[in-house]
Amino acid sequence: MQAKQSNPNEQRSLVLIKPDAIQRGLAGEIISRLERRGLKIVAMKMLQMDKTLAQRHYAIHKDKAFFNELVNFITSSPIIALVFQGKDAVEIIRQTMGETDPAKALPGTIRGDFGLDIEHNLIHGSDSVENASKEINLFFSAEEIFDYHKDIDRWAG
Ligand code: IDP
Ligand code: MG
Repeated sequence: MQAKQSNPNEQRSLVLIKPDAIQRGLAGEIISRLERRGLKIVAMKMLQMDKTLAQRHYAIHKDKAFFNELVNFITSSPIIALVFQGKDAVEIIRQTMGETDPAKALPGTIRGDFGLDIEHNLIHGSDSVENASKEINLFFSAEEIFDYHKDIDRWAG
């Protein structure tokens, strides 16, 4: 269940800091970039995904050739899961991440600056408001998502 959100453009999106980002010490850098875009962290936890959760999260890719590889990779080390909230959060996060393939991602994006290859691309971000809601429910209970105001939001009116 989503808590009340005052702005109609206010969205929530699921972000995963993937195993390669944790292994390379880039978690803080990635979270910081999203925070500095004005998005608010409303939930965060470290966890090791098991195969069942990975298969559910990536169910849309179950017929792809890379599916098993992807499940093995995402379960290979702990990850950090977050929910970010803000105006147009889904699109803003996708833009800040960059293209799936780091070779095609623009410099200045997370994947364009740090990504190694199409599998080891550091970050997951929901691709639509509808999928965001489903993905958030896979990782977080309603009690784990916080509804609070930042003073800067008041200053911005
Ligand atoms: P996205 O993460 O940019 O939304 P998707 O197409 O949804 O990209 O793919 C999900 C994840 O699957 C990618 O982030 C990447 O880790 C992995 N992936 C996508 N395409 C390939 C591939 O061709 N080989 C290996 N892994 C892939
Ligand atoms: Mg995707």
